[in-house]
Amino acid sequence: MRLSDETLLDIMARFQAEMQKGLGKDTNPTASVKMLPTFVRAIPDGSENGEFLSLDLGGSKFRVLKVQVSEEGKRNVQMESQFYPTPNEIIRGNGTELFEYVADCLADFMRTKELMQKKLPLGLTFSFPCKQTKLEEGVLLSWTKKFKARGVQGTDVVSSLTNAMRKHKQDLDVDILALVNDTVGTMMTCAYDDPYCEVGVIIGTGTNACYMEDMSNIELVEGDEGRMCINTEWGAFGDDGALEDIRTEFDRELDLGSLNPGKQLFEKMISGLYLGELVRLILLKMAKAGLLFGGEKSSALHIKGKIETRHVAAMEKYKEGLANTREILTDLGLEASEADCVAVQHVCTVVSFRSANLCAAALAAILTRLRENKKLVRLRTTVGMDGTLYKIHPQYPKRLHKVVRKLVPNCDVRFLLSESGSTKGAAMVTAVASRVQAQRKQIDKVLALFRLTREQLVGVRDKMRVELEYGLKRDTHPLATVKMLPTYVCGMPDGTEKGKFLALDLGGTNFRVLLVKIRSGRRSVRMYNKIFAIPLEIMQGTGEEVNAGQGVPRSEVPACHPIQCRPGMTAALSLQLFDHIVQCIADFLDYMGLKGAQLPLGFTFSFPCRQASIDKGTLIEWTKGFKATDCEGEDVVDMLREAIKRRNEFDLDIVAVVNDTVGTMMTCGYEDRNCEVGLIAGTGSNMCYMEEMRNIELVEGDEGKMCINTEWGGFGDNGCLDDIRTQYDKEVDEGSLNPGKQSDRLALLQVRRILQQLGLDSTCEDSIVVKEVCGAVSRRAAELYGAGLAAIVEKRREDQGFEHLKITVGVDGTLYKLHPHFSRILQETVKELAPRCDVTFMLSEDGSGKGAALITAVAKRLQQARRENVKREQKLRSIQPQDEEALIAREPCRKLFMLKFSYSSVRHPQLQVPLSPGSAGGSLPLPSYLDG
Ligand code: 0WK
Ligand code: 0WK
Ligand code: BGC
Repeated sequence: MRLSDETLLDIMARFQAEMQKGLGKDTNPTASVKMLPTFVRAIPDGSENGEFLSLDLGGSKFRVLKVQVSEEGKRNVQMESQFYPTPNEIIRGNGTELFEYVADCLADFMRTKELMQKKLPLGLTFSFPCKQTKLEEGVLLSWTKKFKARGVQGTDVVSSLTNAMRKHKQDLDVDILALVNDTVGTMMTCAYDDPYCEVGVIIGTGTNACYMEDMSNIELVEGDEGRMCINTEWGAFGDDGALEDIRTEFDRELDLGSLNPGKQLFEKMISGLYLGELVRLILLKMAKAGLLFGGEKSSALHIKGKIETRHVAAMEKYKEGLANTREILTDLGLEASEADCVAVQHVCTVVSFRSANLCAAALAAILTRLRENKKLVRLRTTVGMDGTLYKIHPQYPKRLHKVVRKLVPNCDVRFLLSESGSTKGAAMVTAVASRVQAQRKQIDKVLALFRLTREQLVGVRDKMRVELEYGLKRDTHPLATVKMLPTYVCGMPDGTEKGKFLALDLGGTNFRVLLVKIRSGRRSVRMYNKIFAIPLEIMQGTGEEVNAGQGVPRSEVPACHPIQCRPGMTAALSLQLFDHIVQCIADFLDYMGLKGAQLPLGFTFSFPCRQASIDKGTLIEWTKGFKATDCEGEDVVDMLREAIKRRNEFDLDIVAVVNDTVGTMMTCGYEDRNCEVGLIAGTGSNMCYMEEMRNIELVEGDEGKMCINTEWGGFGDNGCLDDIRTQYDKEVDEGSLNPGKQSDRLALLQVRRILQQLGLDSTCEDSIVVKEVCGAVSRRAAELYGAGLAAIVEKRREDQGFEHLKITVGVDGTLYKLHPHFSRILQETVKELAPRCDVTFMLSEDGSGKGAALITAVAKRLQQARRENVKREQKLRSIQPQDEEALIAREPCRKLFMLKFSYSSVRHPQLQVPLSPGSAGGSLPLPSYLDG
């Protein structure tokens, strides 16, 4: 029974291995040390308060308590308690009767304390191994110590007690909010006074320990954030034979005579229920061997359990130990000589010393794990202690502390005895549980606002459909919130595009200037780009800042060109934005060694623009973070052209202005011909798609298709979504740059605002709540996107009279790209709401800049084709050169431009053969409307 330091270090290492095994998802089922998650994620932080009931079952005494935690924030706890007996017929009888007995005691306590009318939360300290899936639930794995009630193992003890309490429903209105092990209760009790306390140890009738483990190491529970208390159930250490080498014949004999042979083998070498019995078995053997009491063996010495731990403790008392020993042996009917008494004392010491040593070895393993988890060289921590053996045995605490400090010299360990048992701790856990429960209710109430039913999503889809039609129709368009803006892009690239193009990409997270080289035939596109910052003061400038330094009020300074601006002079700020853009182009051309290059440019401008042609776009209103003054209502291409002229350093042919959705659709359309929809889920949100010209009443012509920039960001600005808009949406809108506009803006701002509302400052639980809130908000965002997109693809299917539609959606934007679940939820929602559409989502790898360049390339080529046409026309009619430009600009030409976009879709009216590139210049006569 004497264990050397080496052996103790070895046992310490074995226990560390057992802990690892218990924490592992795959190894836990065969582990003897079960490492049970307790769902207690934090120690008390002093904010706990309220009145609670607490039951303490499983130790040597059964108690019912009322606990009042900290009035007015003062950290104090008032407790009133009542002990109740635990007769064997109850604890070894029928399980239902056991819980009815507990409920009876609780009802008796409530009556005694006149608490019947009160609805109180209850914390149940249940000191047996329970597998928990949440704080208020626990399935008993096996009885230990003196308990062996039938029909309880494998059942949830919380619902068993709740059912038993129903019998007293007129007296008892109690909610069991927490089930905790006594070690956990002990740790929480001590942690209330010492925040360093993160370990709880019971050395009483039974023995066990718990500690705060990192969630990332607990494979049995989802989540990696923060910590959770693990109930080790170290009593079962060795049940798999891991300690056979140190177990003695007395341990085996004791185990065979116990209520649960083969189980709790470590506990049976340590705890108070067994220590006295071990001493008895040893004394009996020594007496049989004639080594004691002259070989005399009293009947009492043969009686199991006759020597109890209190006897052992008494016999080891410093001074009165020997007298106590004599008295106890006499009580056992033994004639003991002085030597016998000393020998008996020695046996007690050996047995209790081994107990303390074994406890110390396992505890040292836990402390080492804590130190390693925290990656500390030296750990300072507190261990909360309780249990009769530890409390009454005169030498035990000292021996335990000494051996622990010897085994883990790099830990500063404070041992804190729990004065009020584990129930105060259980009340703390219940207090946290009721706080979390109250918050949970609040959180659920708030998050429920973000949970959309299928009916609601169908409603959104159908409302979007109505708005789409609204926007397309000439009469209703002016009032439409979904603007359905014609883009003058009438087809997808067909691979014949080629050349070098500049592209600007403004309006997303990054402002980019790109050089795009397109090779026809092999469909290869090479891009070089540079990201430039747009300073906030330019993005949202009002022109005041220009004068800020000079203190001259804006209204008194005459307008002038910014380049010529000198201090004290202001300028139309819009110019600043565009001058900044031109500055970036200049830097880019410089960087690319293209100074003075004359390149066609495609301008991705990701804001709602009313277009009159591919190279004309009037900004309707700023969205997202932009608010530069004097731009809304202006043609952005003109403003850019003027800025280039002002700089007078290079000349660019701005051929096309496109929305980022259109650029994205083009970029993807270059790879996938089915791509007829462009979706942006980024800083902003928008969608475009190819619409039948016959449905676009704002633009002449019924032939072919044209891309419509829906600007669906405005969906709901007319209040049609108010039934699903939450107060948080309204608050974000009021706080936005464009209140009342773009109401379905789906940024995560709501998350921070909700947290402030919930008054949560960041703790581990908070981060879990944060995650949940983010999940709810982004799920709703993805579902709303899905509903909107379902409306579009369904419309496309119906418009083409297809039973089933196969279509590709080109997507871009940080929200879609970065959010872990967004794209999946979006796709699932579209599938759900547009079941007759087979939608492929194609992520735009290259951004919309490439698409803008492709559109520019096509526009450029058609411009070229148109020029050649006119020249041929001239030759045919030998018309004067000076009339050439007039001919080009004349209306029919514009028609020429729109219709001829993708050769594949336009047929020669008479010959019904596609007009192939350059065919315009070919020998085939042009259609009548061309020779208008
Ligand atoms: C007092 C605690 C109780 C725990 C007991 C263990 O309040 O929860 O079970 O200590 O010690 P025992 O009474 O078994 O010696
Ligand atoms: C990348 C595109 C750009 C678009 C952006 C949207 O090239 O045109 O505006 O995606 O995503 P965001 O950057 O706003 O997340
Ligand atoms: C039980 C533990 C309990 C310990 C101390 C053991 O028998 O399995 O759950 O913590 O006794 O009471």
